Amino acid sequence: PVSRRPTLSEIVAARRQFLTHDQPSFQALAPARGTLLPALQTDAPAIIAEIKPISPSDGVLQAQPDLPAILSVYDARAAAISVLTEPRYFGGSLDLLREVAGRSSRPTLCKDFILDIRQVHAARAAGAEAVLLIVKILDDERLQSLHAEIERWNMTPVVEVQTEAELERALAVDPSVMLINNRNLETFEISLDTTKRLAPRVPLGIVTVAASGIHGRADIEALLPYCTRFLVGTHLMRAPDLTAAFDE
Ligand code: IGP
Repeated sequence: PVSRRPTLSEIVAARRQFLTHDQPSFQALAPARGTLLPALQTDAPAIIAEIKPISPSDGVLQAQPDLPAILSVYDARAAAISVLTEPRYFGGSLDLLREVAGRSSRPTLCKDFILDIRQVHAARAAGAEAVLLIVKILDDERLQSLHAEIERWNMTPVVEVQTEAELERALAVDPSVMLINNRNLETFEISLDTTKRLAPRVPLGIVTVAASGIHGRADIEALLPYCTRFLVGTHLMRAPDLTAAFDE
């Protein structure tokens, strides 16, 4: 892990380099169960709780997350669990995902900078039910082919956008889940207005998730008129009392 705040292109370049070094061998993969969508299609607001060891903008959150302690709360309170697998800037790993998927009763989302089909296979091999695709780092063709490959394994692609233009590009792949990132990955600046601006532009029928910079009940209440699913990382990873952090 590095301590200086990286740029998005550094993160992506590192990810690409890692891929050429360490190519997971293709193995006979079992399809996913398709449990993310039903978990999110509830009437009550749903939380995707994240396991993120390091934040490039906020530093070390929990270098070695205590999974039994975290999952005893996440399994009870969250609809799904997002797990960082990017090693260099976020301190995550596929082993971390594998362990969470093995221990948790909730569907897991592989949170990474996905550029290559091998990462999709590695996510499935580690037990992912869903895989994030960041529109900003993919061209249309890549976005389309990775989206199709994730669906091919019965996993759910979660398509991340941060601008109107990215939202338009995302709609071309007919996604079932759209994640609106309130954090600009280039500047790390957070604005919950991103959700307020983009959520009304997502067609009905697409499950919309607001992500990043959500630090508790007040933020959720401010966003509830726009969106009823929330991805929360830092607030939970930093909480001295995890159960209380879901309520306050
Ligand atoms: C969580 P926060 O502010 O609650 O820790 O944010 C999540 O949205 C963030 O980790 C994230 C992310 C990403 C990380 C959103 N998109 C893409 C890595 C890659």
